[in-house]
Amino acid sequence: PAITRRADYTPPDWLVPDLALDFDLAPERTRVRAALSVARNGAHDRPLRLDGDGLTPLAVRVDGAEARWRMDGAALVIDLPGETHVVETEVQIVPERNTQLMGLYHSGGNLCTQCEAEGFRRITFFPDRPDVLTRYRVKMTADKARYPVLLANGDPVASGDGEGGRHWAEWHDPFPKPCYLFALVAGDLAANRATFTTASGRTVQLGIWVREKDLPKTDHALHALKLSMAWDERVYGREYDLDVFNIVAVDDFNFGAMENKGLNIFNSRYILADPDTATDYDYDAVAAVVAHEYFHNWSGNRVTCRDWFQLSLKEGFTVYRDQQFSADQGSAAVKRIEDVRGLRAAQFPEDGGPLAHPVRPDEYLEISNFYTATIYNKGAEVIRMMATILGPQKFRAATDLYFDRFDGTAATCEDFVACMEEAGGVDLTQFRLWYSQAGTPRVTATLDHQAGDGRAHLTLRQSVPPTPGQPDKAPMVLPLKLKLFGAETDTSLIEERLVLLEEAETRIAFEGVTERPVLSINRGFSAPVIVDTNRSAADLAFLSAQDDDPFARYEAMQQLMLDTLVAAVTQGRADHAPVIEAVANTLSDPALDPAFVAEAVLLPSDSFIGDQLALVDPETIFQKREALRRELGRALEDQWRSLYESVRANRFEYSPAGKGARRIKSVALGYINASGASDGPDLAFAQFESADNMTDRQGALTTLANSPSDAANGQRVAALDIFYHRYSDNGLVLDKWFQTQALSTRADTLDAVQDLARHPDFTLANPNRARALIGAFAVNQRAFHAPDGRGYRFVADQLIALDKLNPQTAAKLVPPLGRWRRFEADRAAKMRAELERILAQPGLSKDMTEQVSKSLD
Ligand code: BAL
Ligand code: ZN
Repeated sequence: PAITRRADYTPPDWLVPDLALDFDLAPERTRVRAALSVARNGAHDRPLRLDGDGLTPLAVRVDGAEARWRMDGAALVIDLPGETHVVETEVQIVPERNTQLMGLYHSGGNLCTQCEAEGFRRITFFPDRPDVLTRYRVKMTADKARYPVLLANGDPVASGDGEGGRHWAEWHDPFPKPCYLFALVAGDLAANRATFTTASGRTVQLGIWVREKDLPKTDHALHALKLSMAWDERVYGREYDLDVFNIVAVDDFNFGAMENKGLNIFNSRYILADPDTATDYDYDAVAAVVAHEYFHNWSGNRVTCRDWFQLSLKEGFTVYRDQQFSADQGSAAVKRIEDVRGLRAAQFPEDGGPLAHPVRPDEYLEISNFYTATIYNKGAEVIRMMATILGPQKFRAATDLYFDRFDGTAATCEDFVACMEEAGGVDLTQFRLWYSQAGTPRVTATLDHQAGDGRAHLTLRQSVPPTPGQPDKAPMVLPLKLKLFGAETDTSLIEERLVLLEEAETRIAFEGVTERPVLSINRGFSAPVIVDTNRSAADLAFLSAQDDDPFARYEAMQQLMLDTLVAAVTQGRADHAPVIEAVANTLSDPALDPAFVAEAVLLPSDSFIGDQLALVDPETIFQKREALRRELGRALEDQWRSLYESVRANRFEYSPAGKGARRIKSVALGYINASGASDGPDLAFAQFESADNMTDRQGALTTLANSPSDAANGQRVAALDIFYHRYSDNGLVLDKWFQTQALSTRADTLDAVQDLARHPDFTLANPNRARALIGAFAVNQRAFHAPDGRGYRFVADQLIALDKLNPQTAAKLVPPLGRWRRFEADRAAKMRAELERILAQPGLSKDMTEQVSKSLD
């Protein structure tokens, strides 16, 4: 298969200013007629080339007459004599057989579309590239009883009844858009409606469309949408531009959601929420994804991408915007901690593994494989660093300039950075390396203090590790916020400053350092880097209690825990006392937000501990981490119990305070159980049964599902059974049931998961379900890496089966197997053998071929 390279970009030969689409819709046979007004772009004599995927032309006309055409592979090629023509095509597709969920497909009785990145070519012949911007007019005809609601992009312009129980609707989108933003929905849906009045006084009709029975679960999403619209006006000066904004929720969806112009289509897990079925995490995710897709209306739709190498232009920026939005809704500190934890869990391993790629990649085989944590989350960090360097006013001036200059066009990452430079008055030449160099930079910070003369010196060294295709790296621009505290007086010695580390090595002198300084560095996680320091356990404990930057405070605790656990794993033993004392101090600090406390006292994950080690030994990591958890549970049992009691009887309220209380409740319950206290399982089961919300119920279920003790077997089995029967008609909650068991730290998890793969409710056809069981199991470090290799074989078998249905979703689950270099020889060989077995499958998709072969290199 052909590799697409960024360096090969050329502008489109033909533009398509207008497109009329006419759909005769039915799941077993949909006819698509397209009329493209095409215009030659520049002086050339090349033919019109229309992308297709699995399409056969039934008719091709040019300016009303039958035309000569040819196929070149899957593409339709037509020689055109003039400068402008109208090209009509007709094809037939079968939505109900579309298991890839790309193009037009059937989900839960409804018809819907997903076109990003290259799904439109599965619907009709078209130049399927983001720099061809087109005004769409869409007519849909369908059975009225089965599909009473017909939606498309833009505004509705006409509708009526047809023959044989069919009806039709026509929609018009006045904003030229790339075809990846096309959408239609035909379904039996009901709407939760509201209006939003924009800053300039226009009224927008909002609708969230779901199955009638799900309507009560849409208020949170609708509220989040209104908050997002107001927030984007206030913070970025961006107003909505159509008269309607619709969101449709569907159960079968590859992405979380999709930002189609005026008609967002969502995975139902990011729309539906009520206290009985959604956790606080789900509520937050719903609001964040609603905001993300809404914000794309400007960062993605009004200004789109020139080519798919620029994907982070819209995704990195939009993730940054949704992170800011979420931070503004509750605790900004906790939000930052969550985002950094997510980055470390998903992006750092990607950057350090065989699939590492720059934020702006240079080439791809299958673009679907590049919807990655690097493009999204590291991309957001890159935007955040520019915002830090510019400061809020200049950053806003720069985004205004960007939106004004590129409105209605397809832009590049370079265009964005140039606006930052122009409005910010800064030179970002070297900073641009963040777009081209892959790999997580590593900073070593060494602080020396000469007590006699009141001087301290901080030596900062940076290096960027080699990544595939990039053996040598140049020093990058790292914005590091830092501060010095006095260890004796608990005061700040040197106020926070922003250091731009641009050299491989730099030395910073501080004057007036009259007592031993303690370094607080990368405050707020100002740069997405790994920092190694020479700070002692005592210094980290000090910062975990005293630092006035909440992120740095959390980070100091994490580092203290990590140092302790790494010592336990590599040296066989470690002193737990500093961690226990630091956690005790955090628990007893009345000034701290409970949500922050809950984050701060959680031990780093097995995977993150593994990431610190040259070779990962999953079982030892698990045992050492459990030992520290048990000791924390025992040593601080009174504190956990009194914390637990203080929030035990709270009634559900979705508020920052309510969420914080529930978070601390589940964390305390976990530690009480980790201590081995004999009443632990009963406490968990009581919480499970009496919960008035899913956060508490799932928190208790997780504690029981992880419990290794035979004494807890009764409660564990009963809770799983009750949970299943209570929610057996709710797919999203059943996903939690599968996922909780797949993530269990119990020794018998692999057997349980193999049984679950044969459960009547398990299916690979639904991406959420596949991810809940297979995806979750593959990141369960202990169970997946069982020494006999059965975990690897199981996942490989599932991926081979999933690839036949849905290659895009299958390929996203390859990375855990691709981490073989990080494990000892026997495991590594078994992981490689499974990758080789996958690669040898006849008919393996392009998606899987790319991920698996890169993983073997
Ligand atoms: N554009 C794909 C889904 C999202 O990032 O919003
Ligand atoms: Zn996005």
